[in-house]
Amino acid sequence: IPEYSLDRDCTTLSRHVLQQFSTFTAAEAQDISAIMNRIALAAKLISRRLSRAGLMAGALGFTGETNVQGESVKKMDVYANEVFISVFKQSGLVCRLASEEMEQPYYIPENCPIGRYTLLYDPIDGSSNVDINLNVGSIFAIRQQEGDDFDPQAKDLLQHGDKQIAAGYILYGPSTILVYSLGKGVHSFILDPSLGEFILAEENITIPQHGPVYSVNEGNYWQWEESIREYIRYVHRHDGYTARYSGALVGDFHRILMQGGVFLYPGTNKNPEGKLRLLYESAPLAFLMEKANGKASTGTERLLDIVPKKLHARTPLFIGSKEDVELVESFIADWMRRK
Ligand code: P6P
Repeated sequence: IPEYSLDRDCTTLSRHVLQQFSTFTAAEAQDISAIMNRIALAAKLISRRLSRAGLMAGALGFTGETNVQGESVKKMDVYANEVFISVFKQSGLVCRLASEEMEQPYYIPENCPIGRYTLLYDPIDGSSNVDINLNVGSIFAIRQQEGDDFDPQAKDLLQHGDKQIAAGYILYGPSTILVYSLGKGVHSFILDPSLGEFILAEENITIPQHGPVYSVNEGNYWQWEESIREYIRYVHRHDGYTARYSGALVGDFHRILMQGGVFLYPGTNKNPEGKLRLLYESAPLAFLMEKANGKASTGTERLLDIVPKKLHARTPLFIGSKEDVELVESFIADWMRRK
Protein backbone atom coordinates (compact mmCIF):
# COMPACT_ATOMS: atom_id res chain seq x y z
CA ILE A 1 0.00 0.00 0.00
CA PRO A 2 1.64 3.33 -1.00
CA GLU A 3 2.54 5.39 2.07
CA TYR A 4 0.32 8.36 1.05
CA SER A 5 -2.82 6.20 1.12
CA LEU A 6 -2.32 5.31 4.80
CA ASP A 7 -4.09 7.60 7.27
CA ARG A 8 -1.95 10.32 8.80
CA ASP A 9 -1.05 8.47 11.96
CA CYS A 10 -0.38 5.14 10.30
CA THR A 11 3.41 5.30 10.38
CA THR A 12 5.07 2.06 9.32
CA LEU A 13 8.31 0.82 10.82
CA SER A 14 10.16 1.41 7.53
CA ARG A 15 9.13 5.07 7.37
CA HIS A 16 9.83 5.62 11.06
CA VAL A 17 13.33 4.15 10.82
CA LEU A 18 14.20 6.51 7.96
CA GLN A 19 12.96 9.49 10.01
CA GLN A 20 15.37 8.53 12.78
CA PHE A 21 18.54 9.31 10.97
CA SER A 22 20.27 12.43 12.16
CA THR A 23 23.17 10.63 13.82
CA PHE A 24 24.08 8.32 10.93
CA THR A 25 25.55 8.91 7.46
CA ALA A 26 23.27 8.31 4.47
CA ALA A 27 24.97 4.97 3.78
CA GLU A 28 24.56 3.83 7.39
CA ALA A 29 20.94 5.01 7.37
CA GLN A 30 20.31 2.91 4.28
CA ASP A 31 21.90 -0.15 5.89
CA ILE A 32 20.19 0.16 9.27
CA SER A 33 16.83 0.75 7.63
CA ALA A 34 17.29 -2.39 5.54
CA ILE A 35 18.41 -4.35 8.61
CA MET A 36 15.33 -3.27 10.57
CA ASN A 37 13.14 -4.36 7.65
CA ARG A 38 14.81 -7.78 7.66
CA ILE A 39 14.23 -8.07 11.42
CA ALA A 40 10.57 -7.15 10.90
CA LEU A 41 10.29 -9.90 8.26
CA ALA A 42 11.82 -12.45 10.67
CA ALA A 43 9.36 -11.29 13.35
CA LYS A 44 6.40 -11.80 11.01
CA LEU A 45 7.54 -15.31 10.06
CA ILE A 46 8.08 -16.29 13.71
CA SER A 47 4.80 -14.70 14.83
CA ARG A 48 2.91 -16.62 12.16
CA ARG A 49 4.55 -19.91 13.14
CA LEU A 50 3.89 -19.36 16.85
CA SER A 51 0.21 -18.67 16.26
CA ARG A 52 -0.14 -21.95 14.34
CA ALA A 53 2.46 -24.11 16.11
CA GLY A 54 -0.17 -25.99 18.07
CA LEU A 55 -1.92 -26.93 14.83
CA MET A 56 1.23 -28.10 13.04
CA ALA A 57 2.41 -31.62 13.70
CA GLY A 58 5.94 -31.58 15.08
CA ALA A 59 6.22 -27.81 15.55
CA LEU A 60 6.12 -27.95 19.34
CA GLY A 61 8.19 -29.79 21.90
CA PHE A 62 11.88 -30.59 22.05
CA THR A 63 14.45 -31.56 19.43
CA GLY A 64 16.29 -33.81 21.85
CA GLU A 65 19.44 -31.64 21.53
CA THR A 66 20.97 -29.40 24.17
CA ASN A 67 22.39 -26.00 23.22
CA VAL A 68 25.60 -24.26 24.23
CA GLN A 69 23.77 -23.13 27.36
CA GLY A 70 23.17 -26.74 28.33
CA GLU A 71 19.45 -26.14 27.87
CA SER A 72 17.23 -28.57 25.99
CA VAL A 73 16.43 -27.09 22.59
CA LYS A 74 12.82 -26.50 21.57
CA LYS A 75 11.85 -26.98 17.93
CA MET A 76 10.72 -23.36 17.96
CA ASP A 77 14.25 -22.27 19.02
CA VAL A 78 15.72 -23.97 15.96
CA TYR A 79 13.05 -22.64 13.61
CA ALA A 80 13.42 -19.05 14.84
CA ASN A 81 17.21 -19.21 14.76
CA GLU A 82 17.10 -20.34 11.13
CA VAL A 83 14.56 -17.69 10.19
CA PHE A 84 16.99 -14.93 11.21
CA ILE A 85 19.79 -16.61 9.23
CA SER A 86 17.60 -17.05 6.16
CA VAL A 87 16.40 -13.42 6.05
CA PHE A 88 19.97 -12.08 6.40
CA LYS A 89 22.02 -14.61 4.42
CA GLN A 90 21.57 -12.97 0.98
CA SER A 91 20.94 -9.46 2.32
CA GLY A 92 24.50 -8.14 1.96
CA LEU A 93 23.91 -6.34 5.27
CA VAL A 94 25.74 -8.43 7.82
CA CYS A 95 29.01 -10.36 7.96
CA ARG A 96 27.79 -12.74 10.67
CA LEU A 97 25.03 -13.55 13.14
CA ALA A 98 25.70 -14.41 16.79
CA SER A 99 22.89 -16.27 18.51
CA GLU A 100 22.14 -17.85 21.85
CA GLU A 101 21.49 -21.05 19.91
CA MET A 102 24.90 -21.26 18.21
CA GLU A 103 28.26 -21.99 19.87
CA GLN A 104 30.10 -19.84 17.28
CA PRO A 105 28.67 -17.03 15.16
CA TYR A 106 27.31 -17.97 11.74
CA TYR A 107 29.54 -16.33 9.12
CA ILE A 108 27.90 -15.31 5.84
CA PRO A 109 29.28 -17.74 3.20
CA GLU A 110 31.88 -16.50 0.69
CA ASN A 111 29.45 -16.77 -2.24
CA CYS A 112 27.01 -14.35 -0.57
CA PRO A 113 27.36 -10.55 -0.29
CA ILE A 114 29.06 -9.55 2.99
CA GLY A 115 27.88 -6.55 5.04
CA ARG A 116 29.52 -4.37 7.69
CA TYR A 117 27.31 -5.27 10.66
CA THR A 118 26.84 -8.09 13.12
CA LEU A 119 23.40 -9.12 14.35
CA LEU A 120 23.38 -10.53 17.89
CA TYR A 121 20.10 -12.15 18.86
CA ASP A 122 18.17 -14.49 21.06
CA PRO A 123 15.74 -15.95 18.52
CA ILE A 124 13.14 -17.16 21.00
CA ASP A 125 13.55 -16.03 24.58
CA GLY A 126 11.43 -17.84 27.14
CA SER A 127 10.77 -20.79 24.87
CA SER A 128 9.49 -22.84 27.84
CA ASN A 129 6.33 -20.73 27.37
CA VAL A 130 5.77 -21.81 23.76
CA ASP A 131 4.04 -25.13 24.52
CA ILE A 132 1.64 -23.47 26.98
CA ASN A 133 0.69 -20.56 24.70
CA LEU A 134 2.21 -17.85 26.91
CA ASN A 135 4.23 -14.91 25.67
CA VAL A 136 7.74 -15.34 24.29
CA GLY A 137 10.09 -12.86 22.65
CA SER A 138 13.07 -12.28 20.35
CA ILE A 139 15.86 -9.91 21.39
CA PHE A 140 18.36 -8.30 19.00
CA ALA A 141 21.29 -5.88 18.88
CA ILE A 142 23.25 -4.48 15.94
CA ARG A 143 26.99 -3.80 16.15
CA GLN A 144 29.34 -2.44 13.50
CA GLN A 145 31.96 -4.82 12.14
CA GLU A 146 35.39 -3.54 13.26
CA GLY A 147 38.50 -4.56 11.34
CA ASP A 148 38.54 -7.11 8.54
CA ASP A 149 39.78 -10.30 10.06
CA PHE A 150 36.79 -12.50 10.75
CA ASP A 151 38.15 -14.23 13.82
CA PRO A 152 35.92 -17.29 14.41
CA GLN A 153 36.28 -16.63 18.14
CA ALA A 154 34.65 -13.27 17.36
CA LYS A 155 36.91 -11.51 19.87
CA ASP A 156 35.92 -8.13 18.39
CA LEU A 157 32.38 -8.78 19.70
CA LEU A 158 33.71 -8.98 23.27
CA GLN A 159 33.20 -5.27 23.85
CA HIS A 160 31.01 -3.16 26.16
CA GLY A 161 27.39 -2.45 25.35
CA ASP A 162 27.93 1.14 24.21
CA LYS A 163 29.23 -0.41 20.99
CA GLN A 164 25.63 -1.31 20.12
CA ILE A 165 24.26 1.05 17.47
CA ALA A 166 20.68 -0.30 17.67
CA ALA A 167 18.74 -2.79 19.79
CA GLY A 168 15.22 -4.02 20.32
CA TYR A 169 12.88 -6.90 20.89
CA ILE A 170 9.72 -8.49 19.55
CA LEU A 171 7.08 -9.56 22.08
CA TYR A 172 4.83 -12.32 20.73
CA GLY A 173 1.77 -11.80 22.92
CA PRO A 174 -1.94 -11.23 22.22
CA SER A 175 -0.51 -8.93 19.57
CA THR A 176 3.02 -8.91 18.21
CA ILE A 177 4.90 -5.79 19.29
CA LEU A 178 8.31 -4.63 18.06
CA VAL A 179 10.20 -2.18 20.30
CA TYR A 180 13.47 -0.63 19.12
CA SER A 181 15.92 2.21 19.51
CA LEU A 182 18.57 3.51 17.14
CA GLY A 183 19.97 5.60 19.97
CA LYS A 184 17.35 8.36 19.88
CA GLY A 185 14.32 7.34 21.92
CA VAL A 186 12.52 4.02 22.28
CA HIS A 187 9.57 3.35 19.98
CA SER A 188 6.95 0.59 19.78
CA PHE A 189 5.06 -0.86 16.82
CA ILE A 190 2.13 -3.25 16.63
CA LEU A 191 1.96 -5.83 13.82
CA ASP A 192 -1.20 -5.49 11.77
CA PRO A 193 -1.38 -9.00 10.30
CA SER A 194 -3.96 -7.88 7.71
CA LEU A 195 -1.41 -5.38 6.33
CA GLY A 196 1.73 -7.34 7.20
CA GLU A 197 3.08 -4.05 8.55
CA PHE A 198 4.38 -2.93 11.94
CA ILE A 199 2.40 0.26 12.72
CA LEU A 200 3.75 2.91 15.10
CA ALA A 201 2.07 2.65 18.51
CA GLU A 202 4.18 4.81 20.81
CA GLU A 203 7.19 7.09 20.28
CA ASN A 204 9.85 8.09 22.82
CA ILE A 205 8.69 5.72 25.53
CA THR A 206 10.08 6.75 28.93
CA ILE A 207 9.86 4.61 32.05
CA PRO A 208 8.45 6.19 35.25
CA GLN A 209 11.17 7.04 37.79
CA HIS A 210 9.48 4.60 40.20
CA GLY A 211 6.93 1.84 39.65
CA PRO A 212 4.96 -0.72 41.67
CA VAL A 213 6.18 -3.89 39.95
CA TYR A 214 9.08 -6.05 41.08
CA SER A 215 9.74 -9.03 38.83
CA VAL A 216 11.92 -11.87 40.12
CA ASN A 217 11.81 -15.64 40.54
CA GLU A 218 11.33 -15.86 44.31
CA GLY A 219 11.85 -19.61 44.05
CA ASN A 220 15.57 -18.78 44.13
CA TYR A 221 15.22 -16.88 47.45
CA TRP A 222 17.59 -19.12 49.44
CA GLN A 223 20.14 -19.19 46.59
CA TRP A 224 20.68 -15.41 46.70
CA GLU A 225 23.13 -13.21 48.59
CA GLU A 226 21.61 -11.95 51.86
CA SER A 227 21.43 -8.42 50.35
CA ILE A 228 18.83 -9.54 47.81
CA ARG A 229 16.84 -11.37 50.49
CA GLU A 230 16.88 -8.15 52.56
CA TYR A 231 15.57 -6.20 49.54
CA ILE A 232 12.78 -8.75 48.96
CA ARG A 233 11.77 -8.65 52.65
CA TYR A 234 11.69 -4.82 52.35
CA VAL A 235 9.25 -4.86 49.40
CA HIS A 236 7.16 -7.53 51.17
CA ARG A 237 6.78 -5.22 54.17
CA HIS A 238 6.05 -1.98 52.27
CA ASP A 239 2.78 -1.08 50.53
CA GLY A 240 2.69 -0.17 46.88
CA TYR A 241 4.62 -3.13 45.49
CA THR A 242 3.22 -5.98 43.40
CA ALA A 243 5.00 -9.09 42.12
CA ARG A 244 4.74 -10.05 38.44
CA TYR A 245 6.87 -12.78 36.83
CA SER A 246 6.10 -14.67 33.60
CA GLY A 247 9.33 -16.69 33.23
CA ALA A 248 9.98 -14.98 29.89
CA LEU A 249 12.33 -12.01 30.02
CA VAL A 250 10.85 -10.00 27.14
CA GLY A 251 7.31 -9.95 28.55
CA ASP A 252 8.54 -9.12 32.05
CA PHE A 253 10.82 -6.39 30.66
CA HIS A 254 8.01 -4.88 28.55
CA ARG A 255 5.71 -4.65 31.58
CA ILE A 256 8.44 -2.87 33.57
CA LEU A 257 9.19 -0.49 30.66
CA MET A 258 5.51 0.45 30.33
CA GLN A 259 4.48 0.53 34.02
CA GLY A 260 7.72 1.13 35.94
CA GLY A 261 9.39 -1.02 38.58
CA VAL A 262 12.36 -3.38 38.48
CA PHE A 263 13.23 -6.75 36.96
CA LEU A 264 15.83 -8.75 38.86
CA TYR A 265 17.83 -11.80 37.89
CA PRO A 266 20.48 -11.95 40.67
CA GLY A 267 23.37 -14.37 40.82
CA THR A 268 22.77 -17.49 42.88
CA ASN A 269 25.19 -19.60 44.86
CA LYS A 270 25.11 -22.15 42.00
CA ASN A 271 25.40 -19.49 39.27
CA PRO A 272 27.03 -16.34 40.74
CA GLU A 273 26.91 -14.75 37.25
CA GLY A 274 23.15 -15.32 37.09
CA LYS A 275 21.40 -16.88 34.10
CA LEU A 276 20.86 -14.14 31.51
CA ARG A 277 23.34 -13.74 28.68
CA LEU A 278 25.04 -10.39 28.29
CA LEU A 279 25.57 -9.88 24.55
CA TYR A 280 22.14 -10.80 23.22
CA GLU A 281 19.81 -10.51 26.23
CA SER A 282 20.91 -8.04 28.93
CA ALA A 283 22.96 -5.57 26.85
CA PRO A 284 20.26 -4.93 24.21
CA LEU A 285 17.64 -4.43 26.95
CA ALA A 286 20.04 -2.20 28.90
CA PHE A 287 20.56 -0.08 25.75
CA LEU A 288 16.77 0.36 25.48
CA MET A 289 16.27 0.99 29.20
CA GLU A 290 18.85 3.80 29.28
CA LYS A 291 17.29 5.39 26.18
CA ALA A 292 13.93 5.21 28.03
CA ASN A 293 15.46 7.09 30.98
CA GLY A 294 15.75 3.99 33.13
CA LYS A 295 18.76 2.14 34.55
CA ALA A 296 20.44 -1.24 34.02
CA SER A 297 23.01 -2.66 36.42
CA THR A 298 24.80 -5.85 37.44
CA GLY A 299 24.03 -4.75 41.01
CA THR A 300 27.42 -3.05 41.37
CA GLU A 301 28.27 -1.79 37.85
CA ARG A 302 26.49 -0.16 34.90
CA LEU A 303 25.48 -3.09 32.69
CA LEU A 304 26.62 -1.40 29.46
CA ASP A 305 30.15 -0.99 30.86
CA ILE A 306 30.64 -4.74 31.19
CA VAL A 307 33.16 -6.29 28.77
CA PRO A 308 32.43 -10.02 28.33
CA LYS A 309 35.25 -12.54 28.35
CA LYS A 310 33.34 -14.90 26.07
CA LEU A 311 30.48 -14.80 23.58
CA HIS A 312 27.95 -16.48 25.88
CA ALA A 313 28.96 -14.63 29.05
CA ARG A 314 26.28 -14.13 31.70
CA THR A 315 25.82 -11.34 34.25
CA PRO A 316 23.34 -10.65 37.04
CA LEU A 317 20.70 -8.15 35.83
CA PHE A 318 18.80 -5.42 37.68
CA ILE A 319 16.89 -3.26 35.20
CA GLY A 320 14.02 -0.76 35.30
CA SER A 321 13.05 2.52 36.96
CA LYS A 322 16.06 4.51 38.23
CA GLU A 323 14.76 4.75 41.82
CA ASP A 324 13.93 1.04 42.02
CA VAL A 325 17.24 -0.15 40.58
CA GLU A 326 19.09 2.22 42.90
CA LEU A 327 17.17 0.87 45.89
CA VAL A 328 18.38 -2.67 45.08
CA GLU A 329 21.92 -1.34 44.54
CA SER A 330 21.78 0.36 47.96
CA PHE A 331 20.94 -2.96 49.66
CA ILE A 332 23.87 -4.59 47.83
CA ALA A 333 26.28 -1.74 48.72
CA ASP A 334 25.21 -1.78 52.41
CA TRP A 335 25.68 -5.53 52.56
CA MET A 336 29.14 -5.31 51.02
CA ARG A 337 30.13 -2.69 53.60
CA ARG A 338 28.96 -4.93 56.46
CA LYS A 339 30.54 -8.15 55.11
P1 P6P B 1 14.01 -18.87 35.72
C1 P6P B 1 13.96 -18.09 29.85
O1 P6P B 1 14.54 -19.37 29.95
C2 P6P B 1 14.95 -17.10 30.43
O2 P6P B 1 16.14 -17.12 29.72
C3 P6P B 1 14.36 -15.70 30.44
O3 P6P B 1 13.49 -15.49 29.39
C4 P6P B 1 13.64 -15.65 31.77
O4 P6P B 1 13.60 -14.34 32.31
C5 P6P B 1 14.51 -16.55 32.66
O5 P6P B 1 15.21 -17.44 31.79
C6 P6P B 1 13.66 -17.35 33.62
O6 P6P B 1 14.56 -18.10 34.42
O7 P6P B 1 15.27 -19.34 36.41
O8 P6P B 1 13.25 -17.85 36.55
O9 P6P B 1 13.13 -19.96 35.20
